[in-house]
Amino acid sequence: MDELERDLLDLAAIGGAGESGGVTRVAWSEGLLAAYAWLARQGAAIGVDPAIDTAGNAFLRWPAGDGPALLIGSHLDTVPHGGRFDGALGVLSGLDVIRTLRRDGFAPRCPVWLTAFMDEEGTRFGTALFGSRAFAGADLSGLAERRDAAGVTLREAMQARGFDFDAIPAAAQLDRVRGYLELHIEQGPVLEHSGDDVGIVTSIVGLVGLHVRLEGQANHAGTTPMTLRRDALAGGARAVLELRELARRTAGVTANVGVISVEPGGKNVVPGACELTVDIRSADPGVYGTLDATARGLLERIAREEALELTVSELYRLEPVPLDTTIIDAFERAAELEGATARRMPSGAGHDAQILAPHVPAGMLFVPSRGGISHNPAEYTTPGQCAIGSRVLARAVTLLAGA
Ligand code: HGY
Ligand code: MN
Ligand code: MN
Repeated sequence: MDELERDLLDLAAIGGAGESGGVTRVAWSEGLLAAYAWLARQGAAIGVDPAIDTAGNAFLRWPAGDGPALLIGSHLDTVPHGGRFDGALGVLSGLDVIRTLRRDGFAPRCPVWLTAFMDEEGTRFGTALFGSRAFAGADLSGLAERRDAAGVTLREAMQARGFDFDAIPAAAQLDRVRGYLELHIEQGPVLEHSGDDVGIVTSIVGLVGLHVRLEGQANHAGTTPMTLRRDALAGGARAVLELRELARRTAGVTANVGVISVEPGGKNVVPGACELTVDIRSADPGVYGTLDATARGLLERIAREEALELTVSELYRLEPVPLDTTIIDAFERAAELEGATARRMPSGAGHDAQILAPHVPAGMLFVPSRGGISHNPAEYTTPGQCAIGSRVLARAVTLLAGA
């Protein structure tokens, strides 16, 4: 077993490997912080100092050369019952690259940093890409009172781990970085079908996340005539299906309702309120620009037709971004030098790279996902495929940070 494969297995055992066989490490959880501690130990073992910034981003910093650092990164948080590769592979292949290059005596002309950004997934608070946004200097002050399912605010969750919400701005360090590289599993079927070893990402999809509340009236399930009900779940169900139709009609658009809840939740009670999340995406800047208004218009019409009160709040909004052509070329050259076949492709998943890309040259490398499955315990990339990705990443680092 190679070191990267061993690291992937060791890490997957930390923080909530559950009965499903999946991994659950949400933002600010004990499990995620335990994963950080594990990463710090790996860093110390190869002589690279660990650190965690005020936004909960974990770093290993190789203090070589001078000037701004070349940053390699991804995330160690997960979706609920996620796989062991999403995010983790990017961080661990970065670790593998630093370990290998140091062992080989490579002397970078600039510092090389590795990061695990806090809360890429937004699982717990709907605060996706939190750590990279803080690193890029975004104003996150409006997120303090976001609550998780247990009613804990983000401020409280940070405090419980020894972090101060008001200190987040000190994590803005993008001026210390010259470029960003992220290896990630594809999370789709393209590479498996094409048979290519790696994908070189040309652009990242734009996302809009909404939280929706529909309020009707809780009432008796047997005595309230069907025509007189204000059934909030019926409105929610229509929203699910009409969003699906909207996405099916518009090329390149995806729409997903991934969380739904009903109040009061009685078998013989007409649902009085329904809350749901909407995630809607397009890589096309023109189409992306219309998504929010289209989704809200659709929800308003359904609420009107079902006699429901509607409240919509924005969870996240991330523009589609092109990735840096110099890094795309470097990845292509690196793949060639490593004897790996490569294809250029867009990313339909959101990534920390899209937060950094408007500010510094950023690039992403994909490796295949078995069956195109991700956000699922069945997520899998073979050790050989991971190793090729890691080698191409290492080679790209030598091209971009070499003398
Ligand atoms: O939701 C996403 O696209 C990513 O996996 N965070
Ligand atoms: Mn993910
Ligand atoms: Mn990811």
